[in-house]
Amino acid sequence: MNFMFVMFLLVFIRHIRASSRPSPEEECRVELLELRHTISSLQNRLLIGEWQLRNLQEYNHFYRRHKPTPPPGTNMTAITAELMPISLPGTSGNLIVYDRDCAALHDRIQPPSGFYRIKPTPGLEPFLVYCDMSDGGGWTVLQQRRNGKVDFNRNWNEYKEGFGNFKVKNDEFWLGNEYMRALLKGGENLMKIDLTDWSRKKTHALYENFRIADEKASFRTSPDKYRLQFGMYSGRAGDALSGGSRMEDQWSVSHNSMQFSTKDQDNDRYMKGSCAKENKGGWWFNRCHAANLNGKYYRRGEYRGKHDNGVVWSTWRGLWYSLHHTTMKVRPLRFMDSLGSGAGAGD
Ligand SMILES: [Ca+2]
Repeated sequence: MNFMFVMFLLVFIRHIRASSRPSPEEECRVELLELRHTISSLQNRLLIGEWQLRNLQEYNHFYRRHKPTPPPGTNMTAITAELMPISLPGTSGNLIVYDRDCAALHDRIQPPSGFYRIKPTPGLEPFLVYCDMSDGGGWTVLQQRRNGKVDFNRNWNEYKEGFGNFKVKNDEFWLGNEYMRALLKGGENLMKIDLTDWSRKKTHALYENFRIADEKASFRTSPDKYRLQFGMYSGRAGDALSGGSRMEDQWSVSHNSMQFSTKDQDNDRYMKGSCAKENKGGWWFNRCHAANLNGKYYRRGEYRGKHDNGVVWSTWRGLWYSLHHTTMKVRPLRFMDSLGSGAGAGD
C-alpha cells in the first residue's frame, strides 16, 4: 500500500512539473511579447528624441526670426539683450572678427545663410565660404552643384585653390583642397552630403570624422596628396563613399584612404589609365568610383557614354544617373551633440 502511494505521488509530481513548464509555443509567445514591449519602448524613445530635435530647431528659428513687438515705452536694449544672449562683440571699430568656421559664426551671432569669411588656422589668410545656417545651422559648404554652369573638369592647382562662383546661394563651386584640409584639421567633423535628383527627390549621407591629409608629406613619408579619411556612415543615400555594400566593390571603388586625383595628377589605383580624365573631374578615385560628385553635369538624369562619368552617387540612383543638385557640407561633431543635427529633416 505504501509503495503504491509513493508511486502515485511520484507520477503526480511529474505531472505537475510537466504542466508548469511552458511549451515551446508558449515560450515563443512570451519572447514575442517581450520583443513587442522592447519595440514599443524604443518607438517611444524615438518619438521623444524626434520631438526634442524639432523643438530645438523651432526654438532656434523662433529665437532668430520672430522677435515680439515690445509694448510702448519698453527698454529696447534690455529686450535685445534678452533675445540675443550671444551678443555681437564690439566690432564697430576696425577690429575684424574671423570665425574658425560657420559653426563658430553660428554660435556667436546666428546670422542667416550666406557667404562669410572664416579663418580656421592662424597661418592661413581668411577666405570666403558659404555658410548654410538652415538644417540645424553651422554648416560650412565645401562643394555645390546646381545647374552645370561651372566646369568641374579642372587641374590640380585649381582643385587645390578652389574654383567656381562665390556670390549667390545657388552658385557652384569647389572650396579648394587646401582650404578644406585646413578647415577639417581642427577636430572631429561631420560631413553631410545632400543630394537631389531630377524629380526633386532628396536624400543625404552623413560621415563622421571626415578629414583630408596634407598635400605634401610629413617628414620621411611620401606625399599624401590630400588623402581622404572618414568614419562611420549614416543616412538614406547609401554608403557610396565606401563603395556600397558589396565587399568586392568596396575593394576597388571605396574612396576611403584614397589620394586626390585630377586630369593632370593621376594618384588613383587604376593602372591602365586616369580615372580623373575618364570621369571628367577631380576626386579621391580608386579604380575608379562609386561616387563622383565632381563629374560631368548631365541635364536629364539618366545618361549613356563610354564611362560612368556623371554626377554620381551609385548607391542611390546608380552609376548611370547624373544628379541635379549636390552639396557637401561640414560642421564639428560636437555641434550636433549640443543642438541636434537636423540631419535628414524633410529629406
Ligand atoms: Ca591611374
